[in-house]
Amino acid sequence: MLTLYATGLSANGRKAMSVARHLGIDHEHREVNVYRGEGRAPDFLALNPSGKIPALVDGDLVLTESNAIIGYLDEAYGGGRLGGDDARERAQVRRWLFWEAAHWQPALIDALAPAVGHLLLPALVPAPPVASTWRGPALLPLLGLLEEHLAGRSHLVGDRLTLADFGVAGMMTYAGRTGFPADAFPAIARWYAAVDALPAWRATACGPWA
Ligand SMILES: N[C@@H](CCC(=O)N[C@@H](CS)C(=O)NCC(=O)O)C(=O)O
Repeated sequence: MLTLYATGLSANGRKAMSVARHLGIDHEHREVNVYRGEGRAPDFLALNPSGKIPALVDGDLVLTESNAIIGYLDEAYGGGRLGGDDARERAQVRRWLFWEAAHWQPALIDALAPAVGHLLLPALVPAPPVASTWRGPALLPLLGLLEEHLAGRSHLVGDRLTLADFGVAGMMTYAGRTGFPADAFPAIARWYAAVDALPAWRATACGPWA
């Protein structure tokens, strides 16, 4: 039995949970609320010494890193149907997943962490003195690139749903509660509305993001 350690409170956890659900993969979900310190439990640290979710166990395979996990789920259990149809599409899917991990997610963490932290742990993390900004100098070029790419496209790769959409959508989990300027980025807003309407995406919304 496949076991996924995650929480939908986290963008990275939600990526893995939603892909598993979208592909209809039979698995056991173990909720690890890292925001309550559950990632520091000895049995979880034995699995993933970094204490981070998501983590996947499949027999003797222990896999961490959300984008690696969604790739494995799709290839091992989804017939590769979210991975792209040919070498070019698969390369583009990987391109967006690397972009997400290297650029998009770090910039959004910098911009949104105070607000997201407060929404997740209001008693511990004070409300930030200034509203989170989606218009900072590190984030704007990334939003511009994504907006330009999505203008006239329904999805990131091949005009149909792929792992790239799940991966890049992860951090958009926080958009609604942190003032994402949809008017300034209509193509991103339209694309994310389509992801947000997926039953598997909806089913994994929880806490402040529901
Ligand atoms: N690059 C990793 C990041 C994983 C990560 O940072 N997970 C966060 C939740 S979004 C976590 O578990 N944080 C708990 C901690 O750092 O102790 C991935 O994509 O899976």
